[in-house]
Amino acid sequence: MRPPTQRQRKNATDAKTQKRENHADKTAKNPLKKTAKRRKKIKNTKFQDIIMKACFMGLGYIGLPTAIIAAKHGIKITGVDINAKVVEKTNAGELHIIEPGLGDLLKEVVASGMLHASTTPEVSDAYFMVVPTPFKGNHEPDVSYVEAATRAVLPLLKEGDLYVIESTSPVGTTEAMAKIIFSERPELEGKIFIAYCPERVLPGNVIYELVHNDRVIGGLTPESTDKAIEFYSQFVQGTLHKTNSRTAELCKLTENSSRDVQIAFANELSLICDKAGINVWELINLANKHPRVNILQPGCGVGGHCIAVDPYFITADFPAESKIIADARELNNYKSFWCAEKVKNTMLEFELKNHRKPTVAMMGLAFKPNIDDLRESPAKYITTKVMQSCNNADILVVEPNVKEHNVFKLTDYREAYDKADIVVFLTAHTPFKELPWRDDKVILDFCGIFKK
Ligand code: SAJ
Repeated sequence: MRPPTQRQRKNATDAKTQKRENHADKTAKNPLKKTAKRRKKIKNTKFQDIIMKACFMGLGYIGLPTAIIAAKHGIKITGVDINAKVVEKTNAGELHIIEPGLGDLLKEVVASGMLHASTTPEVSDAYFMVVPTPFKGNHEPDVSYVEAATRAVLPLLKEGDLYVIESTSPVGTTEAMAKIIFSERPELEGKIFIAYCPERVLPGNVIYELVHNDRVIGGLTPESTDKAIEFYSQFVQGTLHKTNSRTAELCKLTENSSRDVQIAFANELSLICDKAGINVWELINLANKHPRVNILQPGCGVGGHCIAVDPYFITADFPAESKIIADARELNNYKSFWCAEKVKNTMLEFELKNHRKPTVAMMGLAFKPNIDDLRESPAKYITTKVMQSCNNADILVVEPNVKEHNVFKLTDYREAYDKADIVVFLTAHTPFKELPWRDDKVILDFCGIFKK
């Protein structure tokens, strides 16, 4: 992922994120300095046994950065991943994910011996489950990776240890994992600390947010909450809010569902405006002049593996109660389908009018601006749909943040813009905003590049 530039920050739609990112800029020079001080304070005063050895199960987009930051703060880390290549790369000090600034930190903590990776867990004082929780068919949450990671650390657990789930999980997962632990190791009941602590970081700004964001920590008991707080205090400067595990689990799902619902509102407005012949960008801009209105931006759908997934963890368990959450999810999915249909219809109209097939530029494949992450990307879905339905048309696929793709042949964005009869803006990458408006082209601007 690319670091957000000043200009992207200016264009950010979420005022809260904007504020944080600006603050990040100011403190970017040394975001870890304050925590070092704080940790020293903790060591000297409040806590008796600071956790010195921790095992992170999962070295993905969250597990790896958290493990690196913890290692940087003096906690000896074993990073565990089932993927041997990830382990090998990590031990070589090479980052297997894209995150600004993290590569240097990884090199540092590997060189100092504070972090090493392995395919199996090692005896530690604390264990963190940071593995994926996808959904199965029919949008049922799949916690099998959390369970597998839990079973892997089970034999290593000893009295006084801390076990934490960070993976986004349905309500009751922490209790369910505790049940598994105590059914296998009944002698540990009441002797280990179990908590849930969801991550909240935004890709591209992870180092800053891992340290500065507030966190919600829910233990199975108040003692477990305190023990988890003791761990996170070692590197988190944000406030650590105490609660129970079920509230913490639902809190994570609520945060992402809230964003999904708000984006759905913007997407619904875009459908209404399309029919009414009103510019949705102007409309939202004007409505947001009201002091208590803050509408997000419409797009070609909601992507990524968080916002487009987590709401299902609520709707699967509470179908009768989660009407708005379910409708929002459906609407955001529908918006991608609607965009694909709009492109296809525009191509047909062009062909009828000009008696030839159009050249079409599909601008952007990533799931959001200025990143190279194509997972669960609505832009990729739309591009695929359009390509499948228009065999002979010349479709130019553009993604400036990716060098090569194994399915799509990528074209330079300027060349594609120049050649195309129909230009479809799918992802609001910053370089696209430098392109001049062209009256000689049909432009479908789904993500507000020109806001026309
Ligand atoms: N989007 C819009 N309109 C907007 C804002 C976003 O259509 O106004 C779209 C994006 O284009 C993208 C999708 O929503 O397709 C999700 O992007 P995002 O920036 O809203 O969120 P993520 O998935 O990158 O990260 C979210 C964050 N959660 C919240 O903002 C509540 C992050 O803090 C979480 O840590 C992350 O999910 C996660 O891991 O759960």
